[in-house]
Amino acid sequence: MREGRIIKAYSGYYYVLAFDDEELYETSLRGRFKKKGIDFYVGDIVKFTVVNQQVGVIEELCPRSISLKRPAVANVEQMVLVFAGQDPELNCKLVDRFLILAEAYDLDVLICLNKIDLIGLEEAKKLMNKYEKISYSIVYTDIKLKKGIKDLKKGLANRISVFAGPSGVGKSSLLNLLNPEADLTTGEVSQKIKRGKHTTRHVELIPLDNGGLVADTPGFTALNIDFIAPRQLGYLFKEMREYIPDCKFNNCLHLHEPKCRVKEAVDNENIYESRYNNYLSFLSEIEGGN
Ligand SMILES: Nc1nc2c(ncn2[C@@H]2O[C@H](COP(=O)(O)OP(=O)(O)O)[C@@H](O)[C@H]2O)c(=O)[nH]1
Ligand SMILES: [Mg+2]
Ligand SMILES: [Zn+2]
Repeated sequence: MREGRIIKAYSGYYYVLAFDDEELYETSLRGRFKKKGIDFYVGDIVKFTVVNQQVGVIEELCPRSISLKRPAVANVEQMVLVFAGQDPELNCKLVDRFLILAEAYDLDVLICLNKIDLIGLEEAKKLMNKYEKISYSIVYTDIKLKKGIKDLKKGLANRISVFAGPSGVGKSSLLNLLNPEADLTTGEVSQKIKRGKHTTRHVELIPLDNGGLVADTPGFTALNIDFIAPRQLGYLFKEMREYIPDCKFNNCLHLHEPKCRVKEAVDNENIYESRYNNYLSFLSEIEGGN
């Protein structure tokens, strides 16, 4: 049997990109899948047989890692976190919220700071300095002069990525640049029109020529973090992780407990105070349910 990945689903057909010849096959499901109520998502790896030429039948669903709900994509490996250097202004608390979501889902993270034409590369690097220091991968882009697009594309190679970030930062513009055929509407006005017209449109994975697959619509619109356990939260802050095992109390929440190594690291400036303050704020959000 052949193996491949569903990159598009439409009217009961699943379009499978075969791993061996990298061709696209239009496949349908064996009836037993429908009887059992098994859902197939874009991103799923399947085994299929070819009926003739580019037409096939899906015989088997391979185990998936995670699957996102909105957009419905299985086996996502990376969150591309897009923010703007300006317009809208960078909101680090929102960056940290997305980062802990990515860590909670165990996704790789690529931070993309867009609109650097508005602030310049030097200023952009200053803004992201702390994220660079805690060793997140960062690319700096600008769709006006098309700067950094190669770096972005390189960061998308050989895995499935979903873009995320606040509205107005340039996600659709970047996705359009990566795939000119996608022709996603950008900007405020067109967003409204789009919402009315294409509400039932399905997500697709855009195949790049470097083996990368990118969801054509941004995801992670639900930013609630209340599914995270209070004691798990610290581990989702990458730079806190190494200190936590040495806290005196193994149920330490890094608040006022004695001999808390996290607090010490904040005092010694080994952990950014701004990140720690966001930790405290998220902790009270999780605990207080507000
Ligand atoms: N100056 C500048 N404007 C940009 C850049 N990228 C996107 N924009 C503009 O920002 C607005 C929002 O872009 P859009 O792609 O719709 O953002 P989205 O809401 O994140 O999908 C549009 O008017 C874009 O033309 C950029 O790199 N530089
Ligand atoms: Mg958009
Ligand atoms: Zn502690």
